[in-house]
Amino acid sequence: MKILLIYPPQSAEAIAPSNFEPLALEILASTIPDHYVKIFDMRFENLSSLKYELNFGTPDVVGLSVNNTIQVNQALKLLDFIKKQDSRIKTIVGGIHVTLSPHDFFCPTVDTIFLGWAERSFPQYIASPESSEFNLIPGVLFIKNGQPIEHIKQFYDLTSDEIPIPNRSLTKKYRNEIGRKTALVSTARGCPYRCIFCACWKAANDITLFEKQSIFLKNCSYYLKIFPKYFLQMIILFMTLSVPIN
Ligand code: B12
Ligand code: SF4
Repeated sequence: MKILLIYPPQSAEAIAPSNFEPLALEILASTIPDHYVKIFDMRFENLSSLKYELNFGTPDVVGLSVNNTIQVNQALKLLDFIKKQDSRIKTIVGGIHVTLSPHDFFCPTVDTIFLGWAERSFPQYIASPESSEFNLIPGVLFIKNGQPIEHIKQFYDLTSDEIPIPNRSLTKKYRNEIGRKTALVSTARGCPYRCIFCACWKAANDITLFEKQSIFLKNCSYYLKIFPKYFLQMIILFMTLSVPIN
């Protein structure tokens, strides 16, 4: 199956520079190694290149990552654009905003919504997008004519073993654009604190999950392989940071 994973364009309202790698999409791509996956970063692409990709790449499924509330309007416009190009494409959305406010995506241009972490639900869905609607998957919400149909909203207790190394080869073409030649390294999911203004612990369903030290080290060794001249900075980082991993 061909899957196109899209990171939405830069939002005008953002105060933080957003040119960091789309980590969630790289991780999700690694959960389906037997499928053809392409990551399309709309911060560095435009609508005509997307149109070309949809018409000639002929994806079966197109997924959008919507973590931030300020990305919602852009994402909805993109979903509209995608369905207008080819209404047979299955459109899916996931991310923190989607998890906390799925109703923003109850619209005819969305086929499926992913709630919470998707390392388990995404490959289950991709194994058979049509039939997965009938074999309900926890955390996956199917939409028909803009309305949700039966679903299992339940979050699952993801384990650190299920989190793969991100597939960074899929964002190689954007590496020169990705800010300050950085790689994002995730060491934990959720948060043990409960600040009332923050979305992190709510989106993680009150769970705090520490990632494996081996994954952290593999991420670092990847980074050093592509940017060997930053070896010194990496050593300094090791010496100065106490990383919350088990
Ligand atoms: C790294 C990060 C950034 C990076 C962005 C890196 C990038 N390219 O994605 C930077 C520093 C640039 C950034 C900027 C901003 N950020 Co920020 N960021 C984060 C942070 C710390 C981690 C996100 C992450 O990569 N997690 C790791 C991945 C693996 O997890 P994940 O993204 O949740 O993905 C999982 C699921 O959500 C799901 N999923 C995600 N996408 C998809 C897509 C599909 C198709 C499917 C099926 C599933 C799925 O599956 C994934 C695997 O389980 C979160 C806080 C947090 N701890 O989560 C805040 C967070 C997302 N940021 C937030 C905000 C507000 C912003 C800004 C708007 C700040 C500002 N005012 O400018 C800007 C927006 C920039 C923009 N895009 O326009 C808020 C969002 C809250 C909200 N409702 O809007 C958060 C939650 C922080 C908080 N404390 O509230 N951010
Ligand atoms: S702001 Fe959010 S991520 Fe930071 S300590 Fe508070 S709950 Fe945790």
